[in-house]
Amino acid sequence: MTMKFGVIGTGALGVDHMRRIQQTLNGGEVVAVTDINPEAAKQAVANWGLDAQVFPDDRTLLAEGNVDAIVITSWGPAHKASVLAGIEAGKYVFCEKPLATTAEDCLSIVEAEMKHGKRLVQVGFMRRYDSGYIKLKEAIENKWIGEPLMIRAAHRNPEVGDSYLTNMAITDTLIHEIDVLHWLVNDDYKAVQVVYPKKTKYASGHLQDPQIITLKTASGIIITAEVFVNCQYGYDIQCEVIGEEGIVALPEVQSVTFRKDAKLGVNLLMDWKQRFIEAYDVELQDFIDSIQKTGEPGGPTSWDGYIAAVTADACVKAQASGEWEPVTLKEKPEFYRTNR
Ligand code: NAI
Ligand code: ISE
Repeated sequence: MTMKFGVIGTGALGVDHMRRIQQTLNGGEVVAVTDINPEAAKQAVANWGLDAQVFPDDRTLLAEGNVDAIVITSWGPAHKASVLAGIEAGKYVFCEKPLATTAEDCLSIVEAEMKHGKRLVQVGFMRRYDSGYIKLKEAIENKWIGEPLMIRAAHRNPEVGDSYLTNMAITDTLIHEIDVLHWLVNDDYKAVQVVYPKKTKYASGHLQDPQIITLKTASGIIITAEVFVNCQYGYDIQCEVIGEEGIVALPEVQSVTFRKDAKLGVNLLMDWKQRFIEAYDVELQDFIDSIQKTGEPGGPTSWDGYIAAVTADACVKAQASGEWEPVTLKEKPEFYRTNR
């Protein structure tokens, strides 16, 4: 059966997800869209030649759109209301990161989902579906490098606009590392610290860039993650896990090697959409397939969204204090214990 999707927010990623549901994936179609900018929604429908209705808002889309699932690609502060409306309507929800902008709001989603009695929500932490991270996880779980002791990660963007603020280095950018790195080593964060190196001249006056975030896990692993969002040279994601008996690292993005103009090299990506393009495909295909097979989505849950939000809150606090800040999670409910 084809899953009918409603897309809420037709900006950069909304349009990209519409394209993949319509053209790349099996078993889904976009039948309804909405955006607070109605022209953007109409344009997206026209650009993709979709047979989809444009609705004035998320609630009308849910009530009248005849959808099985919604994809939420609006701005972070708008996510909570759409997720709760989706759960209330009994629809499946694929919500881009962040699930909500505060831990408290994530908990209200967790509570609403548990009250509903069945898992409906998947969060767009697509790196868990990236083949490079999956291979790292296999190597760690097979004890190929012994016990992991340290991780070095970097998240670098060529540049960001003036509206990008210092805390967004955590809530918008590091949030991917926050999710994928504790999943990688199957451990919980206990404390975090943020330090600011010398600032780049390419950052706007109000932005601290780069930043170094240190996360300590319950077993004692120390993760050092660099966020550098005006690095100029490319979109570059790095991850190296240092174990007792060896090191495993994310593979570089595949590209031809060139010899030209007296140079030997490879090109780097500039656009984040290209870096994880396959992972985005696999995560949304898994959302469709898991629901069709088991009646529930199989990927990152609302609880994973909550863990990320608690950790991000601690990192933002650490930005201001310069101290180690604790990460204190509530006990994981039974509802979220099993991987389905
Ligand atoms: P964008 O700014 O290009 O698009 C957001 C769209 O949502 C805009 O068209 C805006 O008018 C619309 N919008 C805002 N509030 C709305 C509301 N209440 N109802 C309906 N529409 C609303 O942003 P972008 O880059 O597409 O990001 C969208 C979401 O996806 C964000 O949450 C972002 O963090 C996330 N994201 C995730 C990525 C990933 O790698 N998983 C990559 C990029 C973005
Ligand atoms: C964006 O919001 C994302 O989520 C991308 O995955 C990330 O790499 C980029 O830095 C963010 O701006």
